[in-house]
Amino acid sequence: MVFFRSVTAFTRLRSRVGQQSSLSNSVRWIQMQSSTDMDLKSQLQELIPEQQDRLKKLKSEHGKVQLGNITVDMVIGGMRGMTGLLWETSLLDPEEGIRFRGLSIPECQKVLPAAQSGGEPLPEGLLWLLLTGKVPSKEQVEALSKDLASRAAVPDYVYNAIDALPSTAHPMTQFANGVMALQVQSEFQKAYENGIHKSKFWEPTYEDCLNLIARVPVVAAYVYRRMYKNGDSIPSDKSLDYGANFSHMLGFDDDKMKELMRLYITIHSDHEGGNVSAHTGHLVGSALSDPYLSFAAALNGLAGPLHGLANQEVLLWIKSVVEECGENISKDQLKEYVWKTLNSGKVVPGYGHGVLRKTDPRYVCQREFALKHLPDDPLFQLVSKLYEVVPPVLTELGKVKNPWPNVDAHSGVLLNHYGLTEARYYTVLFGVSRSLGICSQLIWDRALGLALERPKSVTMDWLDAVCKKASSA
Ligand code: NMX
Ligand code: MLT
Repeated sequence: MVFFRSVTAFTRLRSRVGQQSSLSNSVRWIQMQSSTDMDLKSQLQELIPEQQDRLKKLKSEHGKVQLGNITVDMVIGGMRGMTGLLWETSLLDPEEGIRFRGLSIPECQKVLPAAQSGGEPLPEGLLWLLLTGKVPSKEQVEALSKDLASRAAVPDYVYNAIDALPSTAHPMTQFANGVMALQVQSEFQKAYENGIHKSKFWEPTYEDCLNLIARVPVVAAYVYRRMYKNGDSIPSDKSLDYGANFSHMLGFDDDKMKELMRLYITIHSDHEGGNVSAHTGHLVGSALSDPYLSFAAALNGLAGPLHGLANQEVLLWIKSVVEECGENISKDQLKEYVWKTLNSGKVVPGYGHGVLRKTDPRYVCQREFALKHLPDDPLFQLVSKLYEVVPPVLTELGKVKNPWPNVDAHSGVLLNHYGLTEARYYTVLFGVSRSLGICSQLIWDRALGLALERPKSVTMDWLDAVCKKASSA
């Protein structure tokens, strides 16, 4: 296997895929693929020893290098800015946004295989990239697509577990319950009980993760049809790719909705390791809980309104604006509505971020999708108006570190346009997508033998004592 770790190599890739625009200098792991390397697992088998050695070397040669100081603010402020996690699949720059294995979203849109020329990336390609650091060929993506389709059977007891809940239960509760029921089939748990050697942990983890990624759209679609379509489930169509099949099982066969779903799953998949869902998945997995247990825990974090549930909150909030003021609301009226929201002690959903300090590139690419496919949609126009009105108001508030929109500010109006109008369901879509990122990292967690997560906590007494000592020194 030959790896190219230079800009030159990436330039070569660029010309191979016929791209014109400037691509990232930070890309490291790009490999010129031969179309015979179809098996994702054997690719990982080759990569893992190399990465294990790399980590071992980092530890032995640089283990004591300091990465920053921990302040009291960080300890009481949700660990903001504290570097404390290894997360290989993506990295977030506050100004620029997310890069998946070194590739920005526009770069992924250019180089990852699409269902049709110039279309949105196939999520299977993104999964391949997250796992291997390499841009897959169309053939590799097709092979992975088929592999996932062959793993997608969901046992009846999973549906029964969901059916045990009232159909009014929040969709995230039903979804997480379904994922917990999938755990019964965990290969990792079985292997662990049978005494598997730790050097092999990654293999049943890989099987669980691929099975989980394959099955979550089926479970998610079941929840949707149960709640909103009288339980009239639609069987999967194995001839379709992952995103298109999910859209199909939900009941949306419009080609543009399928494109939207591919984009949606791609961009929501991963956002480095510190966000609540990814961090939770990693933390729970660090106890050697299997991928189903880890991912179900992650979903419960995603279900919070400051995290993934914000996409539901955004559409409900936008609809409340329309209900109160109509679709053609003026910017002044909108400003007043934003202030009313803030003055009632609520946040403006879809704005702000724990790390980002600019408009989220995931917002930008959804805006571009809307400009291309639904420029006249009244709710899209309202979202555009909000982009002008909200940031100055949040800036005026004086305490918000990032007044710009995040991913959730845009996704709802796109789904709503194509008929997926049930806002309470939106976080489930986010969850399906996030399985790609969290599971990819879980495989690497086990392959690299990453440690049990156990940070130190302190009390206010402890902080008082340390601060007193510091100020008298
Ligand atoms: N509307 C009103 N107030 C806000 C907002 C907002 N959109 N964003 C931040 N603030 C407030 C925040 O509540 C805090 O107030 P206080 O000191 O009274 O507690 C203050 O500004 C400082 O917060 P920041 O340091 O700017 O933000 P932080 O890192 O603590 O929180 C979020 C980040 C994302 C939780 C926050 O911006 C927020 O609540 N946004 C709205 C909810 C949202 O869109 N969440 C989705 C995030 C993306 N995702 O999918 O997970
Ligand atoms: C995410 O996608 O996880 C959110 O943007 C939140 C975060 O990164 O903290």
